[in-house]
Amino acid sequence: MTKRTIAEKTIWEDGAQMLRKAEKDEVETVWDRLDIQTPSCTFCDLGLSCRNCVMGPCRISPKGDKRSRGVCGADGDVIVARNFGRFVSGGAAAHSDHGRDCIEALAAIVEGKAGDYAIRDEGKMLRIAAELGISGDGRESSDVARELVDKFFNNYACRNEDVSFLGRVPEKRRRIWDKLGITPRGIDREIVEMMHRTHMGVDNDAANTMLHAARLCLADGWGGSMIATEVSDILFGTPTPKKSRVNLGVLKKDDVNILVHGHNPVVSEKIFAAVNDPAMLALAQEKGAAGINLAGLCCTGNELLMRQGVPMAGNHLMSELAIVTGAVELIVVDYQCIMPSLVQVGSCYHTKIITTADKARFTGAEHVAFTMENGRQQAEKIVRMAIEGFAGRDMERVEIPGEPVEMMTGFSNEALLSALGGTPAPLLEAIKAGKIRGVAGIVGCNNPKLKHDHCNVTLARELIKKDILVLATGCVTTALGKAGLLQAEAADQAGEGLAEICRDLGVPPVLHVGSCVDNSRILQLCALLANELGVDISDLPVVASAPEWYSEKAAAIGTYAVASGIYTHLGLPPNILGSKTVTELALSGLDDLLGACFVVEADPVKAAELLAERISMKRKGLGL
Ligand code: XCC
Ligand code: SF4
Repeated sequence: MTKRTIAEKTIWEDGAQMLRKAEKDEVETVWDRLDIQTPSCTFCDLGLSCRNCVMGPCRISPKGDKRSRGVCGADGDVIVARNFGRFVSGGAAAHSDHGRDCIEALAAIVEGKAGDYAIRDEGKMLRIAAELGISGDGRESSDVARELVDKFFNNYACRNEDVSFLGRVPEKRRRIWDKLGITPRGIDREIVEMMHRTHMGVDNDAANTMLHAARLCLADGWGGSMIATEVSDILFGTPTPKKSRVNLGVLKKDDVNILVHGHNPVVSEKIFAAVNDPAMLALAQEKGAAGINLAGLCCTGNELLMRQGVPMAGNHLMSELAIVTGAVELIVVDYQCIMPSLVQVGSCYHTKIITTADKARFTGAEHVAFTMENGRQQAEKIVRMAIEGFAGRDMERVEIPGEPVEMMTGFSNEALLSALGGTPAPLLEAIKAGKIRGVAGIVGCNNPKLKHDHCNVTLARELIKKDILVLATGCVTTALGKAGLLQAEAADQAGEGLAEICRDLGVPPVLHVGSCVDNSRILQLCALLANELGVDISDLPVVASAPEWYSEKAAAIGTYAVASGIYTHLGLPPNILGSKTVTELALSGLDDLLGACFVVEADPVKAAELLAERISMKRKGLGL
């Protein structure tokens, strides 16, 4: 067991203050459990353990001694590739099932079974329908929406029908995928096929399995995730630039504090509506609170931040610490990245954890099942529970750290293009002129193995210094927001060229483009720029990074980024190092096949140099 000090755990003052309080209050956190779990199993770390059948479990010795094959005869390469394949399947499934839930929400609206949910951006619905070949001429918009719903559902099916948004992919990229046989077919089909391939005795060629991993991740990026993004915009509005605030200081001492956590805006948007109901406010005041304060965690927080400007309390590693403030009445969750420990941490205070999705229940939490029909009522019920909970708060145990930091958000591609005057041309001009040397998407999570947000923030600072525009999503957003990088004033920290552009447009050098499924916005933007220039995405001076990633979903995102032609940095490796074949493929072989590969670098300053080098190389290739 290794024990980390608070200074080793986080760069943040709000985090450190709550870690001290957690110690005092004897609350166990994710870092304590990591200490207990350390060191982890070397075989699992290297990807060399297999539990795919009960002839095993098997472990392959990394030392190359006689334990070189599992009972069935699978070698280390096959086992590592199979494990990676199943790992990213989990991630792609999560994003894509979330996407499907969004389609079901749209379907319920079309069928008149959706309570007070409505299509909030009809213009976008009609635009997307037209893009996918659905005519709107002389038709009721509900008819068009119905056909769009069918089209989206078919994206998941098993017929050899293309994933709809592949129409956005540059020709050259499509040819590469076709040649390698990795053009994704139905979303579910690719995920199921990976489960099939990785059963004992099916796909026993590591490279072949890895190529299918690329294919199923493409089905996530250009399929499930992109559908989740576009349908969420249709349902709840396409984000536009707005201001908000971030860090634990957004909690209010005198208010009922409610946090939303998870990913799908279908629940959190209704909580937002209920919180803003005057009747709820009156009730809260009756119970002695000054008001009701709603704030976000993780990606459902990002969704509300982008569309409604709801402030962000914290990212992944702040979710337990938010409860430690003693000021949170209730956390309402949907699914993904919600640490099961929230129930235990909540029980140390008065904080209720409310689950809403039947597929995501937590023992010890209270379940308020959300459907499209009862969304509004359930949201009101939950807000009432929070208000009732206010009386149970022990004011002596309340400690809300610091002052919130201002930030800008809401940069959907639509908003970005409209800020540029309707076309990507000014962005391309700035890139050609070298004022913006390139673009980097910094995405993903926190991981307690790494000092909280250190790599996320340092990498962003280093990149903007080098005139590289940063696009942020997911839990990175909160990190960069807390660091002040999502403010227009942060232009002062950027290189001269980028600073000039930011000042002209009044935007920060780091643009918040959304949640994790919204990485699809970055894909779409890349495709747009590549198509405008008549090149492939891999020709663009564009890179990506997930400095502190932890999840299966993040691995799927990294994989579809690479398969889409985007050179991608990871701050720590996936569990593949036990196979030389798979590791070499990921770190270089894919570059020959796909025009992009992974790079693993723990030091964010060095990582920034590597990413900048790649951008310089791509600029040269374009004759810039
Ligand atoms: Fe989860 Fe999306 Fe990672 Fe954050 S960034 S820890 S995946 S909430 Ni997606
Ligand atoms: Fe062992 Fe092969 Fe079974 Fe995996 S599939 S547990 S390597 S026998």
